[in-house]
Parts: sequence; C-alpha cells; structure tokens
Amino acid sequence: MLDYNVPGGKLNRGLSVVDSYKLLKGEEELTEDEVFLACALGWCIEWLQAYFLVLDDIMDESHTRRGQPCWFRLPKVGMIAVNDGVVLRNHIPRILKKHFRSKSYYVDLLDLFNEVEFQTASGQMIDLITTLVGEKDLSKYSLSIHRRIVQYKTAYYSFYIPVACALLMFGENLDDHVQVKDVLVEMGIYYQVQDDYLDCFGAPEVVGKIRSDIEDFKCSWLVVKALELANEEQKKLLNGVFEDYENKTHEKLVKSIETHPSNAVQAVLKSFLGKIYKRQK
Ligand code: GPP
Ligand code: MG
Ligand code: MG
Ligand code: MG
Repeated sequence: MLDYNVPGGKLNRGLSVVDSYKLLKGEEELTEDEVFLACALGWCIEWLQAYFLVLDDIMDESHTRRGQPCWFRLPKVGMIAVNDGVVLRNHIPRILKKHFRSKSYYVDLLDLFNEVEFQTASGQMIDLITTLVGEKDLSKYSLSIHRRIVQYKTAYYSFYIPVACALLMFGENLDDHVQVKDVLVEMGIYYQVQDDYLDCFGAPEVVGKIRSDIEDFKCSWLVVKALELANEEQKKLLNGVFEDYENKTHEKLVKSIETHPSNAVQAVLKSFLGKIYKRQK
C-alpha cells in the first residue's frame, strides 16, 4: 500500500524542504544529520499528500492517478482504501516523534502539520459542498469562492508547509514570516489553477490522471472564468485567458518576492516558483 501510494509523484513538496533548508544555510554545507532530518520532513509531506490523494480520489470518483489506477479502484482494495488513508496519515506523527521529539521545535512541527491538515480538510469540504451532485447550481460559482476553495485545499499543504518545515529546522519562528506565507499561498493558488486547467487541457499520459472536473461539476477555475466571460468559443478563449493569467501571476509573484529583505528567503521562494512556472504536469 505504501509502495503504491507514497512514491511516484513529482516529489516537489518533499524535495522543497531540502532545497529550502539548503538555501537558508547559504554557503555552509549541510551536515549528514541535517540532510537526514530535512529528508524525513520532506517524506512526512509526501505521506500527507498520499493520504489526501487516496481519499480525494474516492471523493472525486477518479480513475487514474500518477499513471496507474487509483488505489481504491483495485478490486482487492475498494473501500479498504479509507482505512489505508488513515494509516498513511498516522505515519506522520510517528515519524516526527521518532526523529524530532528532542528538538526545541518539535511542538511547532506537530502544530504545523495539524493546522495544515485542518486547513486542507476545510478546503476539501467547501470543494465538495459546492459540488453537490444533483444541485448543479452555477450561481454559487465565482472567482472568490474558487479562490477560497483552492487556497485551503491546496496552497497550505503544497506550498506553505515545505518552506515552514525548513524555517522551523533553521530555528525560525513562523510568526515572523507572514510575508513568506502570503507569497506561498498565492503560489499555491496559481498551482491549483494550473491543476484545474490541466484537468481539462493537459495530456492525460503526461498529467498521469484522467480528467474528471467537468463530470464532477467541480467549481474549477475554467468554469468560473467561462461564466465570467460567458458564451461562444469558450474553449479557445479560455486557452488564451490561462496564458495571460500564468504570465501575469508569475510577474506579480516575482515582484512581491523581490521586496523581501533577505536574499536567502528570496532564493527559497524563487526556486519554488521556478519549479511550477509553465508546468505540464
Ligand atoms: C486537490 O484537489 C486537493 C487535494 C488533493 C486535497 C484533498 C484533501 C483531503 C482532506 C482529502 P483536486 O481534486 O483537484 O486534485 P486532483 O486533480 O489531483 O484530483
Ligand atoms: Mg478533489
Ligand atoms: Mg481529485
Ligand atoms: Mg484537479
């Protein structure tokens, strides 16, 4: 179950802990112990992601993930996948306890993972109740509700938590990094807009999953924008609108990153942004 669900993704989230920590240290080489701890935190985030995806695929009635059938689609698995999700989730505090219990930032790490899980589940809740099958009430679909959904269901666990882990390991207090959080949340929103776009226009063999947002009647960025712009040749139009959105957002994020006083923090944020700009999967 672990081999099927934990590896196989892009590992952006996990690797970002290690990359961010390296950038924060600057010239100084990482010790073997530091590399190990940063990797352990990176894997905790990949475990968290595996837990979310196993359950999200059941809720979204998806068919494939990372180029293979969704875990719950395997005949011998089915709804046992719900318990597997819980088991995946339970690995996180166990890994943290094993490797971090003596650290001064242990409580902050536990608190961070708990808070981010709550934010993600809250986002998932709004995603699901906005999408009530049968209701098909488009009047609820707006850019502001879309923004709220994607901020909570994606941005915190995909963008904020990797950098927050690196900052905690580096001895920082997260309350001193509100600007970093704001930039990462914006980046996460952009990432989920890309996900919405790729759900419809991406190549399934590259993205690794078969589209499902239209069938699921999801409050996706595409429908929200289409509604805003209304009628005729929406598909063609949306393509152009997305490119425009991608370029403008990138420009805005770079500008906002460049106002940060620390070059190391700027490097952390820019390296993360570099990983997702114009992504194909
Ligand atoms: C992505 O939404 C959001 C998640 C995977 C968070 C799930 C949260 C839970 C508490 C289970 P998505 O459905 O658009 O992702 P994908 O396109 O990868 O299925
Ligand atoms: Mg979903
Ligand atoms: Mg999904
Ligand atoms: Mg999606």
